[in-house]
Parts: sequence; structure tokens; C-alpha cells
Amino acid sequence: MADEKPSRKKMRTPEERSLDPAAREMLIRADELGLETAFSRADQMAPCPIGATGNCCRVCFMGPCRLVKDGQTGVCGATIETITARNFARAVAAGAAAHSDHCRDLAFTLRATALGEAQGYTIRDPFKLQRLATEFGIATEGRKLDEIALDVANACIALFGQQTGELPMVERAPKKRQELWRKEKLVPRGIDREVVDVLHRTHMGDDQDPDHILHQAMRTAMSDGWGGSMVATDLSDILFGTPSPLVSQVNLGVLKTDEVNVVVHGHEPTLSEMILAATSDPELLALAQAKGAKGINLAGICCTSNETLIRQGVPSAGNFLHQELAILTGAVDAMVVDVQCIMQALPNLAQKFHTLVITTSPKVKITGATHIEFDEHHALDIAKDIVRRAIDNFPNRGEVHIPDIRSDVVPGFSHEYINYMLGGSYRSSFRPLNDAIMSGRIRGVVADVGCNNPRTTQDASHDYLVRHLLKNDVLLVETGCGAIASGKYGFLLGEAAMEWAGPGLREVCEATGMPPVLHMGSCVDNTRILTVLSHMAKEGGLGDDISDIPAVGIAPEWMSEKALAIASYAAASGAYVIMGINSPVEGSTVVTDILSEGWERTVGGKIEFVVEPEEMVRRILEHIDKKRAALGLPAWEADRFGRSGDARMLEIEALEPEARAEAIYGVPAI
Ligand code: BF8
Ligand code: SF4
Repeated sequence: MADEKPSRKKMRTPEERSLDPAAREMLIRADELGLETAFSRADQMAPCPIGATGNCCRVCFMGPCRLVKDGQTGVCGATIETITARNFARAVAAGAAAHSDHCRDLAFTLRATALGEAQGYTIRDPFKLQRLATEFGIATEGRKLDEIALDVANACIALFGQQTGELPMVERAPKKRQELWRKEKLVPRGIDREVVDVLHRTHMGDDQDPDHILHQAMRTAMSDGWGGSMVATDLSDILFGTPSPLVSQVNLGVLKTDEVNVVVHGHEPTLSEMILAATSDPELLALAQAKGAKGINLAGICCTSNETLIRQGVPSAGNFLHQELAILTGAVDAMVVDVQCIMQALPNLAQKFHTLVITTSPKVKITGATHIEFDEHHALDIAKDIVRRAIDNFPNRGEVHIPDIRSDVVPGFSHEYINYMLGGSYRSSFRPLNDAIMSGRIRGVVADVGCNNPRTTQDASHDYLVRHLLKNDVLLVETGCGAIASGKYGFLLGEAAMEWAGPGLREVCEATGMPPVLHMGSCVDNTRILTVLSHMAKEGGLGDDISDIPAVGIAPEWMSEKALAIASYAAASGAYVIMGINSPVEGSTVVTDILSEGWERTVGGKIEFVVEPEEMVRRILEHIDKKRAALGLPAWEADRFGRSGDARMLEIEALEPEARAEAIYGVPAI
């Protein structure tokens, strides 16, 4: 299905490129206008076969050395396994650095807020601040919030430069896991230290034992998952509020023909929250009206979108591969980007329309874009300036074509909310979830996370996996672009997802009010999933470690180095992780085995790369059933709890293709 590899000559049809009817509509428009997108560039640009499998070494200038046959070595004698392991470890380090640096900026924003220097920011979740303070051993009794916040911010900033000891957040993990990490020397000593360690040891002439290199890749990833990302989630909640469910919409149809459209894209909530505030500024609203617009519409793309969607209900214009498609509508008056996952193609494409692409991070400039640098000390003024420019640009619009396609969603499931939802305010707990898994009503839990990748049909693997896991009574937790994909196909609406859920899962969801697919936030918020798993292990009945829980992590359409960091910290935490697309370590069976059986022996978790979604489902269920059996839980039975979700699947599969698309997606096939 989705995974046919494009050859250099084959240009895929819109249907082959994306599952999403809105995307298909825009891809047809791109073709009509003769404009390129990542989809067409992927068709034209075959991946380098040597780099794709991890066998190209560029770490010194005696090379690059491209190893193409067994037994061959680089000029220095480096073997395929060393080169492949080094490439993997470096990707993990880059991913961990990106997530953690995002955290660093939030810590400085909290610091500036505490000092009263951050224009427009306040502390929205004082309880979470106090909890974090207690964890750091910071006194809270009788102290002003700002004083506590300053100490917490300084403590967070210090985690980056910490050289020895342990990152304190590892104590959130089950005891058994902590002991294992200590025994295996996997506890991160400091956030920056672990990233630098990988960059050092993968320099020419250092660590040349693949197992040893990959072990440090795990520790570096841990500095992200149980360090930078975990603290980033906490700090975002403290500054912008801990999410709870709310109603919003997803897909390109959230853009408006008669309003100024500002799209925020990237990863950080810091500026986008201020832009949201600016969109309701009466002066700017009056200006928009004076320019002929009915209002100012804010929408998001990628994880900046997830941040503003889960907290404020700001609609999402889509996931990673929608960034160019949004510009193709001709309706985006400004696309405001911060960091990560921003395609360099944007300014060029924007030139064909009227869209203003605005870079805002001191770390990110793109030739052809307008740079308005963000500074938290004047955030609201900067946000207003940006919105004003978007308004001024509104009259410059040419022809506008917005697909009339959007889906309702209910995102915002923080682990705090899940805890509350399951037990109520007086006895909030994960007990009902553990009980449901133990009884077999819920077979297991899958985290469907990660990107879109134009090498495969956009969203198709996410969609396939969600459907087939739901009908097998698997509860889904989601973040990142995977969560936005689910939103597009209706899975983030309890009732709609319930149609697909197997009878046991449906019964639990009906009893607790919990939907079967939970949008938990952005990619840094994968740490919320670690927290849920830790709570489940501590709750009892599902073993005493994360690796005992019948749970699997998947990133079927991943493309980013950050995804490898996430996969590595999840595996180091005891989870089985399946990644789609292709294996970046395919060139070495030794490295492939270290990441799977090798890591499973040491930490109980592993990473496997599987192309076919059908095979992913098979392995996921097999793993879940194996873990259930190891816990002595009853084997899962499809019809034990009434009508199976298969019934709906069979009804739809019996339809003609056109009717099937309409039944599934609610819109006619193109
Ligand atoms: O950090 S899922 S494409 S937007 S990397 Fe990027 Fe991948 Fe989307 Fe969020 Ni995560
Ligand atoms: Fe080649 Fe060795 Fe240099 Fe890598 S480190 S580029 S394998 S000589």
C-alpha cells in the first residue's frame, strides 16, 4: 500500500501521495500551477542508497567513505557497523539537542517571567510549579510564586551544565527501572554533557565499538526523554497551562477566505501564545476590518500547532506535509515559523503567492524570509508587529483556494487529566486503566507518534494502524504529526473513534468517558507518555517496570532525527518501538541486532524498523500478547465483550471504493 518506493521517473498521483482529501486537492492545484512540493521533490530525488542504509561516513576528511560491500572499510579502517552506529548515534544526539534546547529557551522564559521582565507572560499553573519545585528540593512554604519560579528556572537551567550525578527526573520512573539504569550507567549526568559525549566519541579516531557507541546513544536520548523534553513539557504547562480536553478543528479548511490568516509553524509555544493574544487586540481587529477582513484567524502547523491546539484550542491547518499546502491555498497572509521541521522551500513557494514567511528564532534564518527576531522581554510588541504585517498583507491576496475540509477534534489529554478522568477528583488514579488491561477489555496500549514523510503516502500508515489497533481493543495515545493525522480522520472525536473500537475497549471508554484515541500534545510531550507508563507500573497489577506493560511505541511515518532520539529513550525506558519508512541502519546486521535483541537483553526495550503497516500490526499484537502472558493475564479474546469492531470494518470493506472513501472520511473520493 503506502510504502511503494518512488523511482526517479515515477511521479505519483495525488492519491498515491496523500490519504488526505484536502492535501490531494492542493496537490492537484500545485500541478496545475506547475509548482513543486515536498511530494514532487521526493518523487524526483531518489534517496542516496549508501546514505539511506547508514553506510556513508563523513566524520573526517580522508573520506567521505562510502561502503558498499561486506568486509570493506573506510580509509581509517572503520567497519560498516562502526560507521552505521556512529551515524545513528549522531542523529540521536542532534534530535536530543533540538528537544532539549527548546527546553532551555522555556527555562529562560520562566526566569524572565519570574523577574517580571517577560512582557505578557504569567504563571498559569502554579500547582505544577510547586510540584516541580518540591522535586528540586526548593522551598515553597510561605514564598511568593515569583520567587519559587526564579529558583525553579535556575534549577532547570543548571540541568544543562550539570556534569556529574543524575538528572532528578529519572526518579519519576519505577524503582526497578532506575536501578537498571544505574547498573547500566544509563542515567544522564547532565543534558548538554550527554550530547557532547556522543559528538566527541563519534569524532574520527574515538569510540569504534558499535555496541558501546549505541549504549551512549541511549544515555544521550535519556537526557532528552527524562531531561530536556520532560522539563520542556513541565515548563510549557507552568507558563501556558496544563492541557485538558477542548474542542477545535483540524485540516486546511480551518483557513478562512474572509479573515486575515496567520499560521504559526514549528515547535515552540512561547511566541505563538503571544500571537494568539495579539489576534484579539481591538486595535488590530479594527485595522483588519479597515483592510476588508472580517477578523484575524490564527491556525497552526506541526508542533507549534499541537502546543496551541491542546491548550487554547487554536485550530490546526495540518501536519508536517501541510506546510507548503497551506501556502498553496493563497490564503495565508503570514506564516510565522520558529524552530524545527520548517522546510527551506517555504519562502520560494510563498513568492508565487502573497504569503509573508517570517522567521522569528535567533537560531533560524531562511534566505528569502523576513526575520523578526523574538525576544521574550518584548514578546507582545513583537507579536503585534507580526500580526500587523499579516493584516497589511491581506489586500495583496490573489486567487484563493481553500479546501472545504476540516474535522472536529477533542485534544488535550495531559497525564494529569487522564488520571483525573479515570478516577474523578477525589480518587484520581490509573487503577481503572490497569484493571481494564488486566481484565482483557483493553488488550494493550500503543503510542502512535511522529512525523509525515513524503517517501510514503501521507497519513496512510497512521490511519491504517489506528483503525486496526482500535478494532483489536488497543488504546491509543498520540502526539506530534501522528496525532494531527488522527484528527483529520475523525479519530480524535470520542464517538467517531468508538465506532472502530473493539467491544472491550468501547465498554471501558463508555464507562469512564475516556475516548479510545488520546491526543497528548507535541513531540516533546512524548514524555507525558513516559509518565503515564510510570504511573501504570507503580499502580500495580502490570508488573513493576515499564518493560512489563503490554505497550508499544510506533512512528510509522518518521523523518526527523528527533524521532530517533524519542525511539531510543523509549527503548531505554523498556518499550518496544517500531519505526516505519526505511531502516537507517539497514547496512549493518550487527547494528540492527544491537538495537533490537541487544537492547532488549540490556534494557528490556528495543527498536525495529518495519516498512509494512500490516506487519507492524502483527508485531504489535504479538508483543502485547506476549507481555500479557508474561504477567499471567487472560489472553485477549475478540468477542468476549460483545460486538467486535471488526463488524464495522467488514461493513466498510464490503463497499465499492468510492463509497468506502466517503464512509471512512466523510467526503467523496476525488
Ligand atoms: O516534533 S512529528 S514532523 S512537527 S519531528 Fe516534525 Fe515529526 Fe511533526 Fe513535531 Ni515531531
Ligand atoms: Fe572514512 Fe574513517 Fe574518515 Fe569515516 S572516519 S570518513 S571511515 S576515514
